[in-house]
Amino acid sequence: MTTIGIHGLAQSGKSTLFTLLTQGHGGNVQREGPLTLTTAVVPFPDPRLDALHRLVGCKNKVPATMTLVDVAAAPGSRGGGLGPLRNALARMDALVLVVRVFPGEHVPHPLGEVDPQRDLDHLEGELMLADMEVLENRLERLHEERQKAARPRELIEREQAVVTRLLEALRQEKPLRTLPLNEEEARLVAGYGLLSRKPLLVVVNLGEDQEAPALRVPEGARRVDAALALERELLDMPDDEAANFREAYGLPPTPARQRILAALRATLDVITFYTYNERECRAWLLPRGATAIDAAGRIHTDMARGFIRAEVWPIEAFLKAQGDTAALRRQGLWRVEGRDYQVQDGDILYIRFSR
Ligand SMILES: Nc1nc2c(ncn2[C@@H]2O[C@H](COP(=O)(O)OP(=O)(O)O)[C@@H](O)[C@H]2O)c(=O)[nH]1
Ligand SMILES: [Mg+2]
Repeated sequence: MTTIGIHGLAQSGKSTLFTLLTQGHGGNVQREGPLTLTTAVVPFPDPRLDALHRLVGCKNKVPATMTLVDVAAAPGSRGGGLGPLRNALARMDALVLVVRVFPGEHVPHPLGEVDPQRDLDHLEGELMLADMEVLENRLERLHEERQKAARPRELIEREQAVVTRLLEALRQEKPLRTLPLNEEEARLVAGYGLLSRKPLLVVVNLGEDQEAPALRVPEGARRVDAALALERELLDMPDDEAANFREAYGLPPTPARQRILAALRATLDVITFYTYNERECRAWLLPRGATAIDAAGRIHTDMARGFIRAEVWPIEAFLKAQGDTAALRRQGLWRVEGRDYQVQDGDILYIRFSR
């Protein structure tokens, strides 16, 4: 459901990152014109789900997942802009930009010298330019619609107003993710696939022994620094050996895989809710601010259609009380909520619905 595109210049470490996040399980390769898309489903590590599974003893444990796509363009296929790459990136819910810091005579850099700031500015600039093109086309189309009175004039005007505002921001070199939109505006532009509006994580790919450089990261983006190639080598090592290796090489104690997945989760601005029965303990992602009816729909459309109420209790308290729901009731932590209840991170939900 949540799709994340890995983007970056050639030889920056995209495939290395993909391998690290998929733990070398590989992916499904598809060609799309000059693009090669490698796709895999990656579970989010979730200690709370692990604990719930141990406590309740359900048969299966189903973590929340994301779909990861390594988006590689054949050299020379982009013709100065993003070309066909734009449409592929437009389908993603969030983007990861891989930026190369590692040196290397053996690995040529497509722009010559290694210069992460230049690459970062270049990549973000391309996203913004692609958005500008989309918005300018849209503005023209709206103008025609207005002349032909294809739709109610008021609707067209409202869309024109948002598009103009977005264009104005881009002209001031502001990526669209920094621009707050109200619900209606967000809905109007949702179908445009605007690239600089997508949540962004920058992964700075360091070489061995390299310090993290000072970088101006695009506004509204998160950043993780990692020596991807080195971290990938550690994947196949037993834990204690890897820990020694980390210390010897001065790597951060938390593996990059874990740090990057945590940053991705934060970038997506999602919350996790849980369900369980004898058959399975399961974690689900929802956009922050989503309601009980959204959660029900996430599980099953029938559940949203026949929604009656949600029983809700927080997973931390549930784990602490060793699964004693009576104790939670006494503490007022087990609640009955209606369809508009805003689901909180860590809620366990039991949805009552009529079939
Ligand atoms: N020395 C070094 N080489 C790296 C590092 N990360 C990637 N590489 C190498 O750089 C080349 C390009 O990496 P790859 O992940 O295939 O880049 P992609 O073109 O963006 O997918 C490969 O030969 C990698 O082994 C790194 O941190 N240090
Ligand atoms: Mg690659």
